Amino acid sequence: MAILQELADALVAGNANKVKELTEKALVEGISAGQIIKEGLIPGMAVVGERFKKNEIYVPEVLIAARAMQAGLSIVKPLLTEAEAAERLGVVCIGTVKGDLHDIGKNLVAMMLEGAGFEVIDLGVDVAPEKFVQAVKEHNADFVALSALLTTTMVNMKETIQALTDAGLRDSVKVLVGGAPVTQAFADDIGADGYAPDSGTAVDVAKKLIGAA
Ligand code: B1M
Repeated sequence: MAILQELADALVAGNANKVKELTEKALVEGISAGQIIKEGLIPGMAVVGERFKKNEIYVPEVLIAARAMQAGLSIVKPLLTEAEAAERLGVVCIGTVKGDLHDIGKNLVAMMLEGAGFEVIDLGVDVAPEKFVQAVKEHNADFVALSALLTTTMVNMKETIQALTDAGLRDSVKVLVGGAPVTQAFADDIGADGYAPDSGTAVDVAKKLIGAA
C-alpha cells in the first residue's frame, strides 16, 4: 500500500511530524494498527538498522529516526487488538548492568528491538541482577538484554545470568549481551546465548535466537 511505503520513507528520513500525519491518515483509511506497524514502521526501522550497520548513517540519525518511530508507535500501540499484540516477536527486558550508568548504546538497542517488533521493557541503568529476575517474572520475558560499558561492570553480566539460573529461569529466557568492552569470547565465557557488537546486529541476533530470522 502506497501510504505505508510513504510512512516507511518518512521514518527513514526522521520526519516525526510526517510519520504522525501519515499514521493518522492510514488509520482513517481503515488500515489496522498492526498493519501500520508491520508494513510501515518496522520496514522503515529495518532500513535505518541496515544503514547504521554499514556505517552509512550514525548515532544522531538513528536517534532521530527512532523519535519518528515513537511518534507513530504512540498513536497505534493503544489501538492494537489482542491478536495483533500477541504477534509481537517477543518480550525483552533490557538494562545497563549494576554499577554502570551508560545508557546511550542501551537506548539505541532498545529502540531498534522495538522497531523490529519486540515488546521492550526498559529497566534503565544500574540494574541489579535481582531486578532483572523480578522483571523477567513479571513480564514473562523471552529475552534479557544486558549492556555494559565499563570493564569493571562486565562481571555483573555474569552475576545476572547466575541470578536467573538461581531463580530457575535460565532455561526459559535467552540472554543477549553487548557494549563496547564486551566480546563474543566474553559472552561465551559467561554463558550468554548471544552477543552483538551494535544495535543493528542485536536485532539480527535476537531474531535468530527465537527462530524468527
Ligand atoms: Co564513560 N566511560 N564513564 N561516561 N563514557 C567510557 C565507556 C570510557 C571507555 C571512556 C574512556 O576512558 N575512554 C571509560 C570506560 C573504561 C573502561 O572501563 N575500560 C569510561 C569511564 C571510565 C567512565 C567513568 C568511570 C568516568 C569517571 O567518572 N571517572 C564514569 C562511570 C560512571 C558509571 O557508569 N558508573 C563514566 C561516566 C560517563 C558519563 C555519565 C559522563 C557518560 C554517559 C552518559 C550516558 O550514557 N547517559 C559517559 C560517556 C558518554 C562515555 C563515552 C565517551 C561514550 C559512550 C557512548 O555513549 N557511546 C565512552 C567512551 C567511548 O565509548 N568512546 C565512555 C556511544 C554509544 C552509541 O555507543 O554505548 O558503545 P555504545 O553502544 C554501542 C555498542 O556498544 C552496542 O550498540 C551500541 C550502538 O550500536 N551495545 C550493545 C551497547 N549495549 C549493547 C547491548 C547489546 C548489544 C549491543 O545487547 C544487549
